[in-house]
Amino acid sequence: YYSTNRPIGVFGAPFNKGQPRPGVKYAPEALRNVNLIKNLSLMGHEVIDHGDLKFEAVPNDTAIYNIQTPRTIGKAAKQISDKVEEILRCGQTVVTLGGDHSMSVATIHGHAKVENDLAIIWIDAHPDINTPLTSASGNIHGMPLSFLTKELQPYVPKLPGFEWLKPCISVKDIAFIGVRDIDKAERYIIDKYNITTFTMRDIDKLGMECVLERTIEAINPTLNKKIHMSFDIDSLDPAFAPSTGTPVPYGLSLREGMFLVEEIALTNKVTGIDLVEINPDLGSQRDQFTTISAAAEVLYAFFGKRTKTQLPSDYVLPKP
Ligand code: 6HN
Ligand code: MN
Ligand code: MN
Ligand code: MN
Repeated sequence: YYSTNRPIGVFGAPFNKGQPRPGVKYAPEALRNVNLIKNLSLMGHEVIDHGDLKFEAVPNDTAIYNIQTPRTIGKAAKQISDKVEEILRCGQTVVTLGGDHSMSVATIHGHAKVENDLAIIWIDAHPDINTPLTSASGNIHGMPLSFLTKELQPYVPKLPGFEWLKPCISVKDIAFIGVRDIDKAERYIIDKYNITTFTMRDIDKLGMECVLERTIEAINPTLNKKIHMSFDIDSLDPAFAPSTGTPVPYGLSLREGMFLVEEIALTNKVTGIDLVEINPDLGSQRDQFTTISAAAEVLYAFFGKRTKTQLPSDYVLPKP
């Protein structure tokens, strides 16, 4: 489990303009309502709650390349990037509660400003590496990695609102885990740059432990880099996370997801975490509860809930 002595800095990024379903902005509130912050502290960590950011719409934000509100998204992303940078500079491990996955353009950007050599573990049904020119949906939550990777810049037009963004990672630093819905251009990009990818089939075949070993071998073999873990709740099977905007069948079981993050935590290299795409507006009340509980349990698993029992130093085993 996570056992560095870094405190955990949590903040909410109730951002929803990277895709068309507004309810994803209620996820930070929903996670707070199940006592996420308190439960993390109960696991023995120092947790600092930095609250939720507020975002504003930029007026006259005209569409470009089928992207509806580029300036509004770019401005929010700048706020998120600055917040991540600020929390990391306090020496805390940053946990960003999304929000849709477009926010990871910002969290990784802010993280990379502080840790200039960063490995990215992207746990998701989707690889989110479309460019504005290849995306069929125009939804930025399917594009963040194309904005961030240096190699793809010849193919990525600069969007209004994103002037501040500097590509800061390499395709060699990314590993996809759990993918099972890959668009044409994404397939091309993954093959062309040989991006480390473990599909559901690879997980079935190799087992999760081996998948993570190979992930580290590929993107961080000497563990000299810090790790950014971006967890899209749609990596989980819709049975465990039905309330999400783009569910894809045949995904990770909840226990597979928990085991995966438990193993990642053991590297002691993770300094940034995203938890995204939880949409408390979608599905039945039961679906919503299932999804929020699953999201919270994944985070608790990372921070040691099932592996670490809090024992007072003066504990005595009672005798009869
Ligand atoms: N996510 N590949 C599809 C698109 O619209 O580009 C789906 C993206 C899903 C994004 O789940 O974060
Ligand atoms: Mn995603
Ligand atoms: Mn996804
Ligand atoms: Mn399986």
